[in-house]
Amino acid sequence: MTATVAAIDLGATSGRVVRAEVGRGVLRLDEVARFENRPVRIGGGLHWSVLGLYGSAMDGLARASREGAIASVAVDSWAVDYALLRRGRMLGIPYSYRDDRTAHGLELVDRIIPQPELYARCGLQRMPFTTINQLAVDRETGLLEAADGMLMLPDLFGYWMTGRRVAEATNASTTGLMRLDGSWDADLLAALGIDASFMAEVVEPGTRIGPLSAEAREHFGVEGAPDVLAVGSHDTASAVVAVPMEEGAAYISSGTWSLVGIETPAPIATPEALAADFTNEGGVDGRTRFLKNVMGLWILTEAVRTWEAAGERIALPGLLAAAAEVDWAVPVFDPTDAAFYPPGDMPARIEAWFAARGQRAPRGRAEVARSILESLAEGYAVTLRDAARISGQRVERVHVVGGGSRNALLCQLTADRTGLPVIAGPVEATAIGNVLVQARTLGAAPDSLEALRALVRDTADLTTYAPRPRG
Ligand code: ADP
Ligand code: LRH
Repeated sequence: MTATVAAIDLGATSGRVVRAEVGRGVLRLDEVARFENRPVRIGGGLHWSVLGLYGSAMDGLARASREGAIASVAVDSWAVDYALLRRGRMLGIPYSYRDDRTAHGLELVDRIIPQPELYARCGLQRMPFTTINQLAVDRETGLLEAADGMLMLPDLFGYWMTGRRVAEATNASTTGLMRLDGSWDADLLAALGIDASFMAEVVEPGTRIGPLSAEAREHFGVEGAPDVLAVGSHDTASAVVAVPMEEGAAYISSGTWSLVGIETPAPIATPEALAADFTNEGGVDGRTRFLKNVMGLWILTEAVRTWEAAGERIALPGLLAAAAEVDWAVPVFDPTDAAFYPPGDMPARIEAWFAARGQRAPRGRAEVARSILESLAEGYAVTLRDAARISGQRVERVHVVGGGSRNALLCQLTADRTGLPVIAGPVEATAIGNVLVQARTLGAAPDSLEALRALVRDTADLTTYAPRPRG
């Protein structure tokens, strides 16, 4: 038996709708729609166009449904962002995690609970944009007072599609408000002045949220009557489902962000993990994603955007080819520095990073691009060594999935700096993880994550990069 399902996969730069056929030994994906996603600055805030995204996603779903009946659909997106609700209606426009109010949010939360104590409760890397920090700002501005509930963005879409409010577990684990045991942290919520009824019921990936509403079907012209399912609605959780890994492997989910780590059977919120600033995010089937956010290709994208603002079009393949030609040792910076979070002039920030340390900064586009990639690769290497040391797990191979798996230079530098073979692919891991969990729910794919990963291994296009000897 095979199942035909649709994935709505929302990335920070683009969203896509994928139609897939999944069964034992079968995994076929067809991208039926792709649409731009960019935050919009209004009134001093950086916001997501959630209505536009929802409309584009539903149009894509309608297109997918016209090619033949779809049994189910599920949504995943980037983590941490949310909508506030009042009596079931969206209140205000959701903020982007790149809005710079988050730095202040971090200070507000520090006043409520010291980081080591927060870490012991929720086990998350200290990052300005974590939901709890954003909610602390909403509280200060009075917005929270007007709200009686919130939903993470994939749950918001699920609610609009079905009328049912849920909090999918993997994404809820990125809020900083969920305990390591997977329940909402009532004490922390109370400390923020939030009533327990504010949060929706937590559901696991594989839960049926409900049938797609008649409103959605009629307004967007979706044919048939697909069920809306919960999957790993945090995109990274879905991506990790589709990493074709076996024991002894680590992964890098590489796109706008680089999420670098391993899968562990349980959270590791020890003082060593805190010191290395690792996150414990909830994975599918109760696994833990023990990883670190190492900033990602965002730095390169923003650098290109800055250069293009001067009027010249820069093609990524050409820039990467020039960066590969650089045959001297380039200076390396810490890509996880908070200076690189907000949108802006990355080449100037990189220069400032080196200037502040009295070091030579890279010069010219090729060297800057190479420095960004070397710095990311070095960040990955340090992170993977820390992951192995802290967890006691072996790390013998590294899988790279997502758009960054297409960056051959970065994959090679990662192999060189980790000293480990790098296996690149699949590019669309997130959408694959999304459809696999749906198909499993429908009884059309195997039960265990290991068997799902074997299916990816058997069907995906993978490229291996061997580490080069240091010369
Ligand atoms: P997200 O889902 O976070 O928006 P993706 O997984 O789609 O991100 O990855 C996007 C990134 O992948 C781009 O920023 C770019 O750096 C990289 N990428 C995509 N295609 C290529 C390519 N052909 N060559 C090199 N890099 C690529
Ligand atoms: C990747 C991602 C990542 C989070 C970030 C906010 O898209 O979900 O896992 O750290 O966005």
